[in-house]
Amino acid sequence: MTRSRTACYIGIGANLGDARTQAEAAIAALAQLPDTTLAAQSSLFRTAPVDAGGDDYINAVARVDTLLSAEALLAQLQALEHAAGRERPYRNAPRTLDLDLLLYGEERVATPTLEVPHPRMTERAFVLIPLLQIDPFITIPGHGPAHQFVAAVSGQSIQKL
Ligand code: A4P
Ligand code: MG
Repeated sequence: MTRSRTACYIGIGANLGDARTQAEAAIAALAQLPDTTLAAQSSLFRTAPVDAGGDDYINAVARVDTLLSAEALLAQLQALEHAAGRERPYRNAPRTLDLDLLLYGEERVATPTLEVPHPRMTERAFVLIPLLQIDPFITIPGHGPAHQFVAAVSGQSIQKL
């Protein structure tokens, strides 16, 4: 039996070290994941930290089409974070690379290690703006069309590079 691929959206963030290079390298690495193709990538955006300190972030969103399960994809993302030297000294600490699984097809997942859709994605311009650049009509399971959340985050600073 042939399994069909699932369209997934990955949030990419970095604000420690050469953030721009790390974000670009992360997108290239997503294209190399097993049983996965890179289907789309947003522009890079410079964003002010939200609920966090440190330098401005570089953020982007990529779409991958994958045969991997959500859990297997998360494990691959964490391996890429680790390879980029990610450390976790405290909550929302500056990071060399953060890869969040925003959406896994239409699925909703709630386990101790994985929550999809990403629980804070509707509150964040650094997720919504790049996501809508890739797919202006994207719907967030359980929430509805993503574009309806943009007005509420208009105070968050985000600049396309
Ligand atoms: N986890 C659960 N669900 C998911 C998911 N959908 N994707 C678990 C990825 N991980 C998920 O993540 C902690 C645990 O969440 C993981 O072990 C995984 O099992 P983490 O990457 O260690 O920590 P984190 O990135 O600090 O957590 P999280 O929840 O991604 O943080 P937030 O809330 O996304 O905030 N401001 C700007 N401008 N740009 C940013 O990118 N990022 C944050 C991080 C804060 N402010 C920011 C940015
Ligand atoms: Mg994360």
